[in-house]
Amino acid sequence: MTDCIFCKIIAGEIPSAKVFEDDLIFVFNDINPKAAVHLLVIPKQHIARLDHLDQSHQELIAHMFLKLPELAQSQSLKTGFRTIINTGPGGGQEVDHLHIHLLGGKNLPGFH
Ligand code: DGP
Repeated sequence: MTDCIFCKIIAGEIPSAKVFEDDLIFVFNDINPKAAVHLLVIPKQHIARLDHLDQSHQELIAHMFLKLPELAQSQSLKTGFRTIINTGPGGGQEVDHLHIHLLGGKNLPGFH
């Protein structure tokens, strides 16, 4: 999508601090970190939000989730980490390109 910020980051049109990239996903530091480590894990394919997924995305989603512990380990998040997916305006989603927040770096308070 031409007017999507995250698509532009994937294309290198907007600079970012890249942490990891492969054929399916792109991982970079959040511009407004809420923890010592705050990564965004995004699919290269433009999917606006979690509730736009369908069966055709199974392999991609499995790949994104299975990459999370590996990314946490690469960031030395030895005691654990938090993952968040905001969906839609009611869920606080600001950027309409599916993304998983990966946060950690010190003990985060419980989220209830
Ligand atoms: P959400 O509220 O779940 O849609 O989170 C969007 C996140 O994207 C937010 O934490 C800030 C981050 N973000 C927005 N624009 C940019 C950008 O241009 N670069 C980077 N690195 N992060 C961005």
